Amino acid sequence: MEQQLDEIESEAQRELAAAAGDRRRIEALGLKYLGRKGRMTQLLRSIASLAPEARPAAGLRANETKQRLSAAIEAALRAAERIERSRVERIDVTLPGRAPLCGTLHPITQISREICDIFERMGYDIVEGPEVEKDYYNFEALNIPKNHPARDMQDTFFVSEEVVLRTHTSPLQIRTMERHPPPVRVIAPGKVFRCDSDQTHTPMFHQVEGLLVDEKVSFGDLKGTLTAFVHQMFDEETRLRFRPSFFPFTEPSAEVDILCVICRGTGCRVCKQTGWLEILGSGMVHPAVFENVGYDTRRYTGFAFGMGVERVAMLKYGIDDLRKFFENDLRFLSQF
Ligand code: 2NM
Repeated sequence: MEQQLDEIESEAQRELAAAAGDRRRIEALGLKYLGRKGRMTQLLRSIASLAPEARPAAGLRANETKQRLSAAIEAALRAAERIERSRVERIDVTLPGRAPLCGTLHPITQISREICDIFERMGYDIVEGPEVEKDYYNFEALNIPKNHPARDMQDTFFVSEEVVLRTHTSPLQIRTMERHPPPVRVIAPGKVFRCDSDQTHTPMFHQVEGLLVDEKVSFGDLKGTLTAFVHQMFDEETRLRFRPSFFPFTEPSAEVDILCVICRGTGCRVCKQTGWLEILGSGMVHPAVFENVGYDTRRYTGFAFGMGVERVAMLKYGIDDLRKFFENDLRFLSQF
């Protein structure tokens, strides 16, 4: 009996060891040894046929063995389950990660910065200031007196009698000249507001304006500076033309056209068959503006210019509808 028990136990342990990690095989071993027709079960039953005085000791031994086997099978089952679970739930550290969605700068911000960068490399300083301005800085100081027809040209949002949403960023240049004597080289980017809304106008858009004041500044300096700018913003091949124009704050004034970036001058829908695209306004600062900021007009001259960022972006990227910049459709925006 004792020998039989030892045999069963060591055989069971050997088989259990061989089945390690395999839940179904271990379950089968549980049945083989401890099931209703299992070897241990049969052996326990056979104790009844022993001599009465031998039964208690044999029963004790057999129950101890059964307990040990049962515990070993339980432990093997739990271990197998752990292995199985870890196989199913394992984290594959070699899988490619999910890339986080990364934002980009709005194309208008990108172009505005690109314009500013070009002038910063030429030695200009960036100036920024309030979007709500005094009438004086937006109009009066720029040689646009009350009742001047130019005030109709720029349909203005009035906050009060004396306060407006700036219609251009020139007020920043007046503020700069008030505080600093020449030489002055500044570039003024920012939002501007005009009461105007259709296919080609939005009530808010972005401008970059520039101003340079020093002794002996000429119209030639203006032409050279703006030519260098256009060649960096577009390419060295881009041709320009300076066309006479009018602004109250500059005299003489000129608008700058570039050869159409779409058709290269042969005429198309974008340039309305003219072969040219207007990209900025410019001129020599009017002496009346210098008088307003206390600059000596016999000693100093200067040039100024201004451009719409949306317009530059449309020309550079060949976009035909201004409103695309304001719809915030990521399919459009994420192309830049
Ligand atoms: C433009 C065109 C021409 C301009 C003038 C000034 C100032 F303050 F110096 F008088 N700032 N910006 C200017 C001149 C702006 O934008 C189309």
